[in-house]
Amino acid sequence: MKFSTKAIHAGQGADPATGATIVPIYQTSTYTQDAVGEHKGFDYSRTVNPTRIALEAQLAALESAEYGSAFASGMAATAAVLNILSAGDHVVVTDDLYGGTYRLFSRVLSRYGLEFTYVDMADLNAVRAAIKPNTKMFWIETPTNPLLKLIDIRAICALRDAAPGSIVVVDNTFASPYFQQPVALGADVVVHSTTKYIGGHSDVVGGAALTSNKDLYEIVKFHQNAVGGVPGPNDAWLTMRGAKTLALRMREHAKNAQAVAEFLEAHDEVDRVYYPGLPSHPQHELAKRQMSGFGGMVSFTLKGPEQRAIDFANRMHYFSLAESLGGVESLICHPARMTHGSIPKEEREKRGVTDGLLRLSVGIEDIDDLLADLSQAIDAVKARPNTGTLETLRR
Ligand code: P1T
Repeated sequence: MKFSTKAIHAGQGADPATGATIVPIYQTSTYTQDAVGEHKGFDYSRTVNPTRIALEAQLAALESAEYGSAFASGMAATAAVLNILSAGDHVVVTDDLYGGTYRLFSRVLSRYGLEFTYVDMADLNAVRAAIKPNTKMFWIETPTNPLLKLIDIRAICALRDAAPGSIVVVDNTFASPYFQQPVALGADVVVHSTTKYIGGHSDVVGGAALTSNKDLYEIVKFHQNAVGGVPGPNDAWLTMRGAKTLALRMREHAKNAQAVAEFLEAHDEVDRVYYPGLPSHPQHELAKRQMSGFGGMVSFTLKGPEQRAIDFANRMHYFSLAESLGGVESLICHPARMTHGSIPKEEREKRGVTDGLLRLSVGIEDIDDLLADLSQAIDAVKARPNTGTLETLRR
């Protein structure tokens, strides 16, 4: 089955109870049993729910993985995957990553005896140097959030030999399974915030963990039930419906993002553009090798003082000032103040997430309207420089 067919058919056969063509929303917390110890395979909805099972099969198929587990959020999926580890284990983590993941690792899981080292994983020597005798996991985001750095998944997988018993986990949220297939590249587990491209319409929060390793699946599944961060059937259904059009949407996101990145790069007022589809991106060749498209996220800095970024963000019309990404509508975000605010300023700036950085989630509106919006905001900032402050950033 090819990608678009899987999106529409995997896990989504006619309902065995009624023949309903579309998977029903099984809005039930429990199931009546035929007799003590006799039931139809369903006993309690935290443990198992037919709507969630359908979503799990659909997402596993999209990632070319054998097994899927769905969660109430991307963070719940991330936490469940970290449950694979035990106190005393060490994780090598990309130093540019979603602020909430950093917060979970540094402020929650480190209190439970897990150890994290953040390195620029684009630098394989730095990754090699970070490996310790207790290294049990490599945590990759690629492209990274928000600087859109690329990490070579195959090359990191090759480093598992230097850390016996370790696994490679890829947060594939930014690329989506349409543009990047980490399991095929050797990764052990793929994590998603399905809130983003998979759901695709900014109307549902969710997460998923996908793997072809049965042992890892069983550990994650055990924790899904034991810890309980499951999505309800309504959210599972909305996510599944969104994912049916993933291929169509991703093609449009990437086309628009390429045009936005090229427009910004050519503009006199723009200092730097971060987009893997630009030949000027330092890892453009790796992006071409590892991804089948460059995605819909573009970050950039303007020339001049950093507060111009705030001014710019406040002046957009079609790009809503909002956290999150991956919906059909365009969004603009000021990472330092919003998505990455939980990373201490010093740490953030060391990694390049300055107060001048802006991040766009380029939607699938008409590209002419998006470029006109960017253009008017640049003109406005140019005409009235330095009026923005962090305090004037609307939230
Ligand atoms: O928000 P949630 O569904 O819990 O997913 C967390 C998450 C995990 N991984 C990546 C790469 C993410 O970008 C996110 C969430 N990110 C945002 C809300 C954001 O605006 O960047």
